[in-house]
Amino acid sequence: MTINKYQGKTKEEAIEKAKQELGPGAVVMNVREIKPKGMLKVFKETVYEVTAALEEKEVFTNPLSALNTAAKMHEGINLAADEKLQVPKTPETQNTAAPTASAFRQEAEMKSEVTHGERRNDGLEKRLEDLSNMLEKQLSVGEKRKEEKLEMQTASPEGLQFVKMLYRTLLENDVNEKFVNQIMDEAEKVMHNGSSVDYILSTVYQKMILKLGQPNTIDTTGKKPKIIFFIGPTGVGKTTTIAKIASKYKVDEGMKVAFLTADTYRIAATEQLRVYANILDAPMSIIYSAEEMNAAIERVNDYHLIFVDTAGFSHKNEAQCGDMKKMIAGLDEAYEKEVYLVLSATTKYKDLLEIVDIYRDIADYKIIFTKLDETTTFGNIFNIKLYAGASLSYMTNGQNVPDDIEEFNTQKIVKQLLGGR
Ligand SMILES: Nc1nc2c(ncn2[C@@H]2O[C@H](COP(=O)(O)OP(=O)(O)O)[C@@H](O)[C@H]2O)c(=O)[nH]1
Ligand SMILES: [Mg+2]
Repeated sequence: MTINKYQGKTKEEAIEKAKQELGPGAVVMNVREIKPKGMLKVFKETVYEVTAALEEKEVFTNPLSALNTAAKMHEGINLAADEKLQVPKTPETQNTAAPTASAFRQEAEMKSEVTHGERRNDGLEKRLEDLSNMLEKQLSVGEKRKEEKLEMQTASPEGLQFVKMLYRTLLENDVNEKFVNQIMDEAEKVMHNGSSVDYILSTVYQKMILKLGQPNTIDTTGKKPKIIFFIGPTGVGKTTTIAKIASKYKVDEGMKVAFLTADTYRIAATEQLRVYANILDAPMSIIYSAEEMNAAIERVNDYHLIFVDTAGFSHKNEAQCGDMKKMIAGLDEAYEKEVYLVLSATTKYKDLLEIVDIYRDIADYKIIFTKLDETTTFGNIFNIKLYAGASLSYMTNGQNVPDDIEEFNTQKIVKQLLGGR
């Protein structure tokens, strides 16, 4: 893995620099705002520092040592055992000398414990808040680590204890066991004898961020108009999300937006979109076929963004599924399109798997997760991203239009999955 820091006047500028150097596969690990300090601070500007990484294929120069990792740390974890797990002390108060096992236990006892029904853990939260410092440390020792990486051994007792705790936290947050094992397998390859708790945490954090990948939102740099389809089951928040996104582009960026709706199954559905169209003073058309869609687009072809709302349907309804596929495939080739699959974070894992499969047949999509405010466990977001292999784009966390939406915040979600707030 290559990891580096990039600065810019804005977050976007710093990310752009990272992409230029590392390529389009670069993933943002952390964003830090550096406020100017000192007497001359009024003359200086705030800069943004982005830590970005690129995952390379892991190359083992010594195949034998790679084989030795078969002695996996997490294989010894018995989750049936009702054992209490504790987090080691936070970095500020930790002794610089390596703590002995008993000193470690004493310290740990002072910290809160992860017991059933009580997921919050101050030690872990503090550590997660300090992740940027941790990443920094890792950057400075990066070269040394590269050599050590090849000697893959099991971790120290406190490391093992900590890995167990992370393992359990991820499961409690509904990350699928298969993926938890995958993360731990990968993390183990770079852990070594005596890996510090910080090192383990930041390694697991980085692995997870890389798996979620860099979010991918609407690309407004192409030619206009850009046609943006929103598909997904009923009631997940397609229409509301369209209103939020359209409003941002219209109000914040001054773009011209228009609406089409193919959700003609319910009168109330077209009325709902019409209300938002009126507020934004944007044209709206109701369409029943691909021909009508192309004709309606033609009428607003000097607009930047055209949002197409669609009807949700049961993923078992093949006729409706076919209609939707025809509609999207029938878009005039002259137009550029993006398709977003809208999913609710509250939907059951099994149903999400089916939905993702059915809609994959309709078009290539990016994923929007809604209703993050209605659940406390975000594991499904992680599971579905890995299962679908599609990019994440936006996340929404409430009914307020236009405020309750943001670009998918990978760092925030991973921190929460690891037990942070
Ligand atoms: N709590 C919460 N409710 C949401 C969110 N997004 C949409 N909703 C609500 O979910 C319901 C269905 O939304 P709607 O946009 O009509 O869904 P659609 O059928 O997919 O178009 C409405 O009551 C919305 O206000 C969200 O992020 N959080
Ligand atoms: Mg709708």
